[in-house]
Amino acid sequence: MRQYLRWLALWPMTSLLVACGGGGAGGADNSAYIASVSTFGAAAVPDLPLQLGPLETEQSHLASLSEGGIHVPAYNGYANTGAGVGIAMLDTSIQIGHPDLKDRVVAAHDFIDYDDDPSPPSGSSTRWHGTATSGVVAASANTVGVRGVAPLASLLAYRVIAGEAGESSGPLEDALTAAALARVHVINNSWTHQDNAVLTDVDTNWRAAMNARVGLTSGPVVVFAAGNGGSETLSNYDTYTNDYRVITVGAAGVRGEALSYSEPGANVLLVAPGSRIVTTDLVGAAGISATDYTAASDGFSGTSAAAPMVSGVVALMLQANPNLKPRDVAWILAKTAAPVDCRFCQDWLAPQPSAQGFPDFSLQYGFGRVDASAAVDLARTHSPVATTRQCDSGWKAPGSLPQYGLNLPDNSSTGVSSSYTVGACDLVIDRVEIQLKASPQTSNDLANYSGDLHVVLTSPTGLMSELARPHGCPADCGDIRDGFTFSSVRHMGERAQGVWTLKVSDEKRNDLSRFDAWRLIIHGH
Ligand SMILES: [Ca+2]
Ligand SMILES: [Ca+2]
Ligand SMILES: [Ca+2]
Repeated sequence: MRQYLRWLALWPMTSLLVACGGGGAGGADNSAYIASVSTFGAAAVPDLPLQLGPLETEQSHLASLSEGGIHVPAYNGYANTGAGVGIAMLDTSIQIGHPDLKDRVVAAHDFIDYDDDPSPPSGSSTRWHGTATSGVVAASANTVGVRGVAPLASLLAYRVIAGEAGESSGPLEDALTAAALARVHVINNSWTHQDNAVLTDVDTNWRAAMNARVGLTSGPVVVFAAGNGGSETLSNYDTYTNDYRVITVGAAGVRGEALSYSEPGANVLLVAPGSRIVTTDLVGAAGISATDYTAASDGFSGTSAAAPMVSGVVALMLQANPNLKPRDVAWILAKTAAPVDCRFCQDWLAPQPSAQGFPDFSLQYGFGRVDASAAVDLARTHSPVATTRQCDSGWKAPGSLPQYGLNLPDNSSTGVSSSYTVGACDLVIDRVEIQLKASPQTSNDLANYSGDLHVVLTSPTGLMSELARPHGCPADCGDIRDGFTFSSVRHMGERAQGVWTLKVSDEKRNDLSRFDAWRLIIHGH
């Protein structure tokens, strides 16, 4: 399936050019490549001690929390380097010959042009995104340039995202499948579909590949950028970041403050620095900078920069404790996250208390800012969480039978609430999926009714997940008569037992809406 996907850097979006993708010389599709994939071979490690590059002192994101960084642990021999860990970068073009990436890349494929070279064409000025994200994860511990968070990790460089406006992305399910067959430990995704706040499931092929290849107890840890659309386009409107297996990462500023462009959402697990990150750039004049690296003055910004920082931290955690499963990783990242300065956040984004043992949660930054040293320390001593289980409410109607849905008062916060009691199926919550079906009251108005809805889930102990807010869309906010699936990490650590309530209200005039049904699926242990 060809579709338009968006990489998530903030600059230089004004200089995008239109180009055509697809139809390369390597073949007619990716099937031959996928058939050839076997377990990745880890990159060779250099002799100790590891070398320092001259620009590492300018990589403030590696510094302590008080300096606005993620507190990467010091090398300890080969420890805290990501050695042996494989990370697939599903991204735009990646310059695999870059002096700070060439020793890290152990496999490469171009899923758009069907060949094995994901590099940008020489002289390209704009196709720098995948080179920047790759350096954040794993730029080499050598004598040149910068270092990554996990500088001895192995990279699989997969070009699958359009690098230019108007260019078609490749089949994501192919790249996801290849990464899983290569048995990588982490898949980094610094992209989304258009940040347009439309409630629609955009990619059933991707979901099918996730279902086939990625689980909570096996398979790679899948990390996604939250998106750069700000509070008008919550990450809870996005198919990918709503997947219950995904770790969604927002961006924080250079002083650890919340950033307004970073999309809030109940599915945001945590944030990482996303402002002016010093990383690898296209060699020479091409790219963001005139040199081979971005500088603090012209650095790499966006949730695109934040996500690979967390992917690098996950690599360090998995090196420290190879027995961690995706759920353990999410649990540790949440528990060890550090507070974010939310003084300038809007009121509805203020931090709120969480379940016992977890930091306060804000839709703006999740459980907080990633703390690499604390996450690695806890990873070493963490006992795997118990076998995953689910509580599933099945579809519930807000009205009593035979009435199915209930009309919502228009332009009112009164709304309609529906409750479900979790009884015997008790567990400790990892995360929650909420499916919602809502309709327009009149059949001739399918365009914007879903943008009128305010949707809030309240747990038995009173913790709230705000899942959708009244918002506008360029054309169509999405038809959710057949359902839309939100997810929330906000209830992590709570017990499932008790009364859950979903309140839906229509808080904009004109379009008239109806709350038809909902379903609660609690993942826990
Ligand atoms: Ca280096
Ligand atoms: Ca450059
Ligand atoms: Ca309305």
